[in-house]
Amino acid sequence: MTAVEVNFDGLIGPSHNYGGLSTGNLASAKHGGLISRPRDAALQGLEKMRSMLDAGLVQGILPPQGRPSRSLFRQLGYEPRIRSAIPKMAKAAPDLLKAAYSASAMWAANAATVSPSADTSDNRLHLTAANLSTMLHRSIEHPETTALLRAIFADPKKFVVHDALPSHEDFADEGAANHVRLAASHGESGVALFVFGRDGAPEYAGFPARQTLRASQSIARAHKLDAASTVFAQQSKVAIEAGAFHNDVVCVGCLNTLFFHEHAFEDTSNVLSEIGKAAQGRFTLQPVMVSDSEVPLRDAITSYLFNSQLVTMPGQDRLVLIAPTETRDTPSTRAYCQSLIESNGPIGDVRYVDVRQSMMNGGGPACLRLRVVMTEEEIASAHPRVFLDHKRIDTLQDVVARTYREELAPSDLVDPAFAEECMLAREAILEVLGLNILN
Ligand code: SUG
Repeated sequence: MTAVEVNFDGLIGPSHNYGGLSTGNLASAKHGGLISRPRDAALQGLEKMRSMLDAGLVQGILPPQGRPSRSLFRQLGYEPRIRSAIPKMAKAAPDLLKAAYSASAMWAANAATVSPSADTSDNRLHLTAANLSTMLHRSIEHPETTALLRAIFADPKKFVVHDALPSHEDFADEGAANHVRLAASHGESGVALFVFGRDGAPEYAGFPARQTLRASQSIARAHKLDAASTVFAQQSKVAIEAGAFHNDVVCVGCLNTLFFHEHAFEDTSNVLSEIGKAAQGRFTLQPVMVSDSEVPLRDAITSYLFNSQLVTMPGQDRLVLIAPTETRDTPSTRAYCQSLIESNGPIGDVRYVDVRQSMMNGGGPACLRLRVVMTEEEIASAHPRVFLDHKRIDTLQDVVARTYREELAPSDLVDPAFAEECMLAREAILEVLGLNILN
């Protein structure tokens, strides 16, 4: 079966702001309280999508969620009239208002875990929205994510969209950011590598491990994956403590290539040998391990070298790494990328994209997209308007230029008129995409 990898990027929402909300995410802590630029942020994201389209790839999009989150207001007992509720929440608990306004659903790699139909025993494509239960501002995403995925992947003969796992600390789940699929080609059955940060109770000292083994095991079971083709690996505590709050900050994979930092896993040689066994002769794993002496872990995390998209491109015989400009601007990672291209390994080119507004909250090119390997028939039966062409990108850029603020200060969130603005911007986007998702 032939299939392609579709990247569904999260469109950055009009309330994109620096809330300093994510413990363990160094960029979020560093930039908390700064003035953000929502219009530039969304335009940067759309330009990235355009560059993928120009390279001949299939590009999808997920709209921003409704913010401020009306359901959070409701759940916390505030009156439904947002105009009068906002000042009250702002006074009682300003941190809650930041959570209600967070545009964090832009990081689509955390939206869900996806298993292509080639890997599942019922030959359907499975998706499970991530409960994102570790951070309050992210835990409010999954109901709308589930509704959105059900609207896009609606045909029950081809797709299954599961409910998120229980929102309990034992099942903390952050979606595809901790999952890598390896295969000989996109359309052939592959190996699912699930990376977890903890197996058991959270540790209350140090940075939180956001993915549990139980969550990953449950998803593998629900998605009907072949146990012999599934590997569970522990993320290294050293990486989490250094600020790698998701595995995709230190590791990315595509086809038979796994590109990762020496400190990504607790037990690297065991992980590699398990993947080798799980491949069962279908492919030979090509590990590209970057040592700490080449790129210190600290540089890997600030430059987001591994939070790149690793893709096959028409006309390229080796893989292409789509890295953030911060990787080009960091001496050790720039030198590493140069040597990568010059070597005759599986990665033949590195291209840089500017997603600075997202990077300042800890989200690189790979965080902004959810990979969905799809056959032609699956693409044909999914909601058509979420697949981008140049015209639709132009239209979305116009909407963003017309409806998004240039600058947003933390104090602006208190103004009820801003809530109205966000709602109108989202409505215009949903109209372009032909979607009707309530908040
Ligand atoms: O969950 N940042 C996100 C970044 C997610 C990046 N995703 C992947 N690595 N796949 C997070 O920490 C910051 C929000 C704020 O502070 O305003 C934030 O949620």
